[in-house]
Amino acid sequence: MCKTWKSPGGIFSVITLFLVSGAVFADYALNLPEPVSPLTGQIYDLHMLTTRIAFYIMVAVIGIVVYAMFKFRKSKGYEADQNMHRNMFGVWGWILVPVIVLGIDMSIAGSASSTLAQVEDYSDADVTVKVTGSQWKWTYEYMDDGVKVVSNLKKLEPTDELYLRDVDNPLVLPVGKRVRFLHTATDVLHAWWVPEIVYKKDSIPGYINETWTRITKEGTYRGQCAENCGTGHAYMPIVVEAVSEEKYNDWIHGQKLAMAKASAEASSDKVWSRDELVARGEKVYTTNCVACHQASGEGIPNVFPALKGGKIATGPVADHLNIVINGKSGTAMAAWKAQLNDLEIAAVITYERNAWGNNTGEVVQPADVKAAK
Ligand code: HEC
Ligand SMILES: [Cu+2]
Repeated sequence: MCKTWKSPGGIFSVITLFLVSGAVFADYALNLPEPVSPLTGQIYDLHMLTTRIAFYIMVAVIGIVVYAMFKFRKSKGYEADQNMHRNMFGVWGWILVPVIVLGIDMSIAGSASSTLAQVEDYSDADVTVKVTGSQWKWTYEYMDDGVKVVSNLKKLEPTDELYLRDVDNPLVLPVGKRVRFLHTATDVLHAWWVPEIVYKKDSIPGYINETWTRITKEGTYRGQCAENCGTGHAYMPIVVEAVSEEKYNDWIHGQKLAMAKASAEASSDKVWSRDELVARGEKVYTTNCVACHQASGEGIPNVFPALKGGKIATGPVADHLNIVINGKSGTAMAAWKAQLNDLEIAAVITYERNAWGNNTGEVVQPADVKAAK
């Protein structure tokens, strides 16, 4: 056991910590959140069943112990019963107790096995979403519609009610439809978990796990990454926006239009001005790079390098293109060529070379990115 616990000072500070952190727990009810899908409903019921059984067992055991303590208490030096194994309970107890325990187990397992079968049933999906965990954000791809959404932590003040719980782009899902999730990751283990609507399976690089849901009620549901994935683990919350089918279809349509526009722009031969690129680059940076390199461009000493006055950000353009396009293996710096289009890469590099007093004045065009690939 930890040494601090033994000292009164240590205990005092632990108690103080709990009292002070009371505000942090204010959001948490005593029980699991109310489920809003049939399957999480069943899981919730199983949780209630096992909790109830455990509670009655606890009451019975404590009752027997307390009864025995008073009924059979003897003074020092008393010799315990040497013939217990010969009486009725002594002979049959060894069989009866395991049978009772097994009976309880079976009564739970009975209802659990049908739930488990449904957990593994991924048939007949109306909507399939690939959910990719990365340090530290979620990417949602609607497989049937080719729509892709990157969901990042929304920066809020610690006093804000939704501090560390809100994102820029939520996952929009239709109510009443069967939604299938494909879980994977790009770097380390993550786990996408929104307890109201879906159970939890790990997101594993190079491997796909499946879960599914059918949301029964419109609303906003929040979750968090449930697999410790590094220093930014607390900075990848999940927000699901469950809307009616019509609203969902409108939303998908809007996303498709926006994506078509973006890809047309990215593949046009247009030569962009520096101001245009810097403005776009700032957005790309805020969405994709800020978690590590920080808004100030100063990074985090010894973890994420500063880009403000950085060797590469103010050095030869070719090196800058190379690290953003290909990343650096063995570090947290990912290859962005598959995640960003040429225009976005050109914009973010131009931004980095002109922001925070990096006044190189240089402009990188989408054509330069294409050539460097
Ligand atoms: C998950 C954290 C993370 C994210 C997100 C990230 N980077 Fe990096 N970046 C790193 C790390 C770590 C390095 C240092 C790699 C090394 O050891 O050389 C780095 C290095 C760099 C460098 C070279 C800096 C130097 O002087 O050595 C540039 C430029 C850069 N990143 C640009 C970007 C851009 C642009 C984005 C967004 C599109 C981005 N990074 C997103 C972690 C990150
Ligand atoms: Cu994670």
